[in-house]
Amino acid sequence: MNPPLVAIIGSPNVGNSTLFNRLTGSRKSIVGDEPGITRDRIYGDVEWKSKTFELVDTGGIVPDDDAVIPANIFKQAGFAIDKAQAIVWVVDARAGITPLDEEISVFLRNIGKPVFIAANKCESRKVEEEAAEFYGFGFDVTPLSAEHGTSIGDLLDDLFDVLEFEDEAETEVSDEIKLAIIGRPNVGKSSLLNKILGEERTIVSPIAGTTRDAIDTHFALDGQKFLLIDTAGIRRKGKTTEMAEKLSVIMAK
Ligand SMILES: Nc1nc2c(ncn2[C@@H]2O[C@H](COP(=O)(O)OP(=O)(O)OP(=O)(O)O)[C@@H](O)[C@H]2O)c(=O)[nH]1
Ligand SMILES: [Mg+2]
Repeated sequence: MNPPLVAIIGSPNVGNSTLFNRLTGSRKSIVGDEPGITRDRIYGDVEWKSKTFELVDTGGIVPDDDAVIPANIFKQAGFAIDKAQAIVWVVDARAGITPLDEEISVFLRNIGKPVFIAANKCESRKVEEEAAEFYGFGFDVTPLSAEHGTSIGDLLDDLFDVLEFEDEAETEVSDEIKLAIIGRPNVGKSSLLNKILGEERTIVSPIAGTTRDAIDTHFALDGQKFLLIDTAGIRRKGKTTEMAEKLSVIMAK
């Protein structure tokens, strides 16, 4: 039936999306060298040891930031955590423990779900050894490199110890109708998606270019399955300046 869900949570720019792409073997989630790239929830499947679980990437969280976009990112991460069986908390091992990590640790300790720390950017023995400090938070720690793909299997093995799989007797039949919502920036594509689904699936704000990734949602209506895809607003060529937006324009095609 439904595969278990695992949520990726972390501070901005620590490599949440790089790890998501590595685990799902995709390039679904946009990666960039600046904080605040991911905003909405990005879903993908992970296959490991002949079993499948669902993974959700979330935007880097800053719990006490009440500016409109960060506050909404935090809310979206909360939706992912609510539905997840287990959490992968990504930290930047090169940076070491930050005040934001302390804050996130308190938040994650209170949710009562298994949390696994992925100590990312461990590409030297020195950083790997220093990553041991994250054990102080009381969760399991796997030093790894999402970019280089090292020790990813160790993290997956740890997750498999806690995930509960239902019988995967039914295989998905692909009678799904795929619908993409496209249009210029700020015309109301995400509002339309949220209205159809009856939930706050994507962040809506008056700021043009709020949606960056392509947002997939599976749903059923009167027995018919749909895959609804909200896309980043497509601008005229040459007018888009932000790197992140450029990337999402490409992915929206
Ligand atoms: N050295 C190194 N760099 C990494 C690794 N993983 C990610 N990065 C880099 O870190 C930066 C941020 O990566 P993202 O995956 O976009 O980070 P994120 O946590 O999703 O960031 P936001 O969505 O903006 O919150 C990019 O420049 C990546 O190339 C890693 O394992 N090693
Ligand atoms: Mg990201």
